Amino acid sequence: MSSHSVSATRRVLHNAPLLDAINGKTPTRTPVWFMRQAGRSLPEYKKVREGIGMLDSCFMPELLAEITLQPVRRHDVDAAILFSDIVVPLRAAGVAVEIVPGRGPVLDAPIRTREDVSNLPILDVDVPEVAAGIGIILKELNEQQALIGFAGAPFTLASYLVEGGPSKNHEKTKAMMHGDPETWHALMQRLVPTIVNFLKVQIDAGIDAMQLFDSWAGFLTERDYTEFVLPYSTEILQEIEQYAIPRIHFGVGTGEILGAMSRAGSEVMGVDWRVPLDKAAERIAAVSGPKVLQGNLDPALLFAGTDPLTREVARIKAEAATAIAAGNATGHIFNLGHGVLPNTVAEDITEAISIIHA
Ligand code: 1CP
Repeated sequence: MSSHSVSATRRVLHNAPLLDAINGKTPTRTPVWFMRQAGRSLPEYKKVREGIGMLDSCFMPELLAEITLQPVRRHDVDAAILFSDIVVPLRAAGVAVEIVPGRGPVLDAPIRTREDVSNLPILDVDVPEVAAGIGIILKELNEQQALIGFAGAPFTLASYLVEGGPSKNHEKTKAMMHGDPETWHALMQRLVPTIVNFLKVQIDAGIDAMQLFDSWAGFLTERDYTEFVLPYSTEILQEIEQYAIPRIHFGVGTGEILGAMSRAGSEVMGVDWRVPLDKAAERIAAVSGPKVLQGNLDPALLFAGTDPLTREVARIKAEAATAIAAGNATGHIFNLGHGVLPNTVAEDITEAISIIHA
């Protein structure tokens, strides 16, 4: 693994609501950003991406910076999320992976055997295009706006590698986990340095916080999560601890495993929309003590109109307040329970953000 030093040029943010919420201060307003806030919902995104492949765009500094900033300009969110993808570090390491429009990441050669695992390249170099893009973004953000970097967690990345593409049931992945646990553990162990290195590249370039996306971890039982996944996500978050930037950990449908996931060691736990935040906080606090909550508006509510949206936002804020008052959480970052849905109207996102800020 290559070594990186902490960026000497890290910005010092003043009254940034997202960081204040994480650090136990009272934010000037409820911090909010939306997963998948960049991308398909924005006409200006479709325009700049025209004729350029998704993964290619992630390696073009000016373009990735522009796409990252588009939702910040349009919606007045409190954080930018780096425009990238969970398979970018794999591509940077030399893995033959493409993002097929309307489908997602697809691999030329899925990883199925111990030999495949041994031949999987490890990312041990800088990713200068991503670092340069982050440099451009940071010049454009003001002191209240945080830049969140991210990486896919080893389980979610492994699912794409083993299945060869997006999967509904993750059956090949679970088959390896249970049928050939040695190969499974070897694969997870092999992904750790690539993920850590990709996060360090972003930290070195100056990101203000990071999110580990274990999007599909909710497909696992708590027992399997704990045995086959938790040690590796823990290792990654531990490696990042020395850089003292906030760590957010998120997965979809993880109500049953929130306690187990909280053991991996993030400051913030992302919660999907299926679990009320006060219940989520109880599950987290019972295992790891109180943490900051992030979430958890159902992305479908962006289609429901102003009144239902306003009611749901109020409910979620009240549940977060209940969790904090009960000592089960130390703060709240507003977000969706998963990413912005493909057909969401950009103006409806702006309206939701202003309702959340009100
Ligand atoms: O604003 C943002 O959040 C955009 C940046 C971003 C992020 C955080 C993209 C761009 N991808 C991701 C992470 C990502 N990629 C995750 C974790 C977050 C989540 O759960 O949504 C996952 C699971 C992926 C894998 C992926 N990449 C999918 C899902 C496929 C499946 O299994 O169902 C898809 C469709 C992509 C392509 C992709 N990544 C990003 C965009 C804008 C797109 C669509 C681009 C296109 O179709 O051309």
